[in-house]
Amino acid sequence: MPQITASDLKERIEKRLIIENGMEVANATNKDVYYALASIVNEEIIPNWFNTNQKYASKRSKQVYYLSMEFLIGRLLESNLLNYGMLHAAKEALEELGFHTENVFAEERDAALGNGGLGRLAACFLDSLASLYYPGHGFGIRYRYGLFEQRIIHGNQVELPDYWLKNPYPWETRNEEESVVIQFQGKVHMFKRNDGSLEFKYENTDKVMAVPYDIPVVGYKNNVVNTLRLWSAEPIPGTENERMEENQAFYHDLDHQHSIEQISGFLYPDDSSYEGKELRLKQQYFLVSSSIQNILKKFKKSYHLPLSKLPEKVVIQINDTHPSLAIPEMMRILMDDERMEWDAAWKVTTNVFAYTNHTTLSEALETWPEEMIKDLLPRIYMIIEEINERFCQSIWFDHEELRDEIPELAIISYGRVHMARLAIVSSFSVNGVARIHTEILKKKEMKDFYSLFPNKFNNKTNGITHRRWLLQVNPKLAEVVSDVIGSQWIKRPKQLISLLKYSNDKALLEQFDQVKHENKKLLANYIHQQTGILIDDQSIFDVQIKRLHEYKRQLLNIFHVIYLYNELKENPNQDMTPRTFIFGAKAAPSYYLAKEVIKLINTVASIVNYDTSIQGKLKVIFLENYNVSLAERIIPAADISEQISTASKEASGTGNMKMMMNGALTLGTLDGANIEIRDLVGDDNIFIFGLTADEVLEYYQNGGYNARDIYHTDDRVKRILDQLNQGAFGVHDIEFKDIFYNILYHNDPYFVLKDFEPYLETHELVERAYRDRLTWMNMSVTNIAYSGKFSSDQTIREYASDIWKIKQV
Ligand code: DL6
Repeated sequence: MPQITASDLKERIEKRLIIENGMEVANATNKDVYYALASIVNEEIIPNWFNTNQKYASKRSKQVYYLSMEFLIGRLLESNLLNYGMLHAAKEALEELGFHTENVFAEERDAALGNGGLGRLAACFLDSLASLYYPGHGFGIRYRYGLFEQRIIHGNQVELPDYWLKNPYPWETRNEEESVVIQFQGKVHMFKRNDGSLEFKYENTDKVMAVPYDIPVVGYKNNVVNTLRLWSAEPIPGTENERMEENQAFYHDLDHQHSIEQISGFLYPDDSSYEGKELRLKQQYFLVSSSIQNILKKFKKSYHLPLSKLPEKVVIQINDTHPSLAIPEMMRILMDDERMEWDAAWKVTTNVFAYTNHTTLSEALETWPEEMIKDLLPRIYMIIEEINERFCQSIWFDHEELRDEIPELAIISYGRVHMARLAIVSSFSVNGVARIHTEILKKKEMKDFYSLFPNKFNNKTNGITHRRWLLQVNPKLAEVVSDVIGSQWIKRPKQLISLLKYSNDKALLEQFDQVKHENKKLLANYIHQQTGILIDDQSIFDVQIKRLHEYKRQLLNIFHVIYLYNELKENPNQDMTPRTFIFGAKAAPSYYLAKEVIKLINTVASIVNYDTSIQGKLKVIFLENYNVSLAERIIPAADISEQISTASKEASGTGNMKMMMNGALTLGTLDGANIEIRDLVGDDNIFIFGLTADEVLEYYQNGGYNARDIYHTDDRVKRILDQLNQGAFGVHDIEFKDIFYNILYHNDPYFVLKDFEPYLETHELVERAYRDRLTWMNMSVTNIAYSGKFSSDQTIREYASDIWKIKQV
């Protein structure tokens, strides 16, 4: 990889500004400089992109394709510079040219093509695949509107469209010649060919063109550039004009064009439950049909092998069930276009697909009305019906013990098509994303499937790329780490473990403490700029950043804040380490209770932050529009990482890993990957509280617990709930009666009251521990040391060797 110096870069930026914009640097804006720098980076990347593709083709290597409705990639300029080894030089060049690096990077809009953990995981996986020399690519949708932009107005979440493509996106290349046609609706006719085989012809289908836009995925200093291919929906060229010439209704055609473009119009902003929206089903089929057509075309062109050999060269990971229509689509193409028999096509298909489950929440397990699939995708429906028929027969004949369970196992049941069942039956691997999650799938949620296919089930604990989430976002910490243990950890993150040797070195701990404090000051400044609120950079930065869901229990967090405030009001002089509670969260626009919690947090903030009687001991900050870039600012400054989901509900979590890697201590329940963090760092280096998953599941089985008992016996709880009910938190008499009713009359479905006391007690331990700076920093460094285990490099290695069977090229 050629070494590019700051002065080279400076010169190239100046030249580019003159050639492209006809301007001198003195007149250039941040945006001009951003585009100039991005195009220089592209110039470096593109030859390697070409070479990587050539190499994969010449080696005829097996490839993995990661199909996902979401890729939450955030900004790319900084991470491309980092992975290309140009970040230092670029920062220097920009400063010398008189620009603030941060302002130039901020010109790029976040590509928010995902809701949360699932989409960000996909982005981390792409980074690790490229950095580890694996031939692996992503397929997704180029939504014109990403996840909505959140504004907080009078405490309420308001959603604005995120038109992230308003300005040209420098990282994408439109590859029109690789476009494919997708067909919806219409009629299917069946014929017998002369040889007796069946032929299916489609008539009157609605045709849409899928045009790929490719984004380079740059490996870390290794010249590898893989591809993220995002599909955009467009009318088939010419067809709209023809219709107009044929004098069909003009407005009807505009509507038609609009309805086609809507397919890649916007990302669905809901990550927990999917309403049966036809447009979303269309999006899913659009993604999978274009991707499968593309994969097969490439296979035929590059390998010159019969399609029966597909599993030797191709593996397709489906990221949750959203892309699971890829399975019947593969069957359709193999049978209808390639004339394979059912059994041969089934053998290929079931050896190509692997499925990752990301949730046990029943409302998030997708099902579709049978009629909707039948109408929108008639041939696909026929294939699903056949898969279902054969599967049910196999249970009936081979598993008598499960005969009664057939309605709970069938892919089509009670008028709905169950996508997780389709994915399990048709994939060769089914994985959960953390140990406990996989165990819950095996023992509870998918128990019968596990008994049918024990060998398919496996665990792959999630991971995060340490390049972005430590090296890039926390350069000061990265530098101290490298000074202490050398820089090998960047290539081999598990070597962070060497930090343990120094975890009692006082001088070093003080250095770590100083880095954390500097990061806190930066965040405090940002908060001041954004909100006008001054926070104490010596206070404990207690952070909860994630989607807003009842099960993630931001409510428990804010109840604790209210409790602290009540205590302080009664005794303003009490000896308490000042605390700053920082929240970032978007709620799905239709999720009423989640939006009420956002309003509550903001309402409490507006009271607490301006109450001088509590002497600045408590601050509550809700940062609006939580996204990847905001996470990058907050995480390096966190002291406490709140991971307080109701045990059994959070499949894994990845924010927990990011904060751990930046030296925050986890305050959490025994849920998701928190358990694996605890197992590594030990009980002394984490704050665990609350019900276990087994206890929660047992309560559910027995109809829950009685929340009112706690309300009537715990004065602290009663006071908080009464304050909500009676409008004590109402600036303008706003009440939070629905939260009150949900807890007391729907019996606190997420055990907020049940876990309240242990949560409070654990917070007291946190406060006490924080006072002893050296012990705290020792805990913090211990967490950093073990965090290498959660690098997505480790996760990807496991996928590659256990599931995908692919080799580094
Ligand atoms: O696996 C990535 C991420 C996990 O870390 C979270 O625990 C989990 O909640 C999230 N799941 C989803 C659900 N989407 N669906 N279906 O985003 O996945």
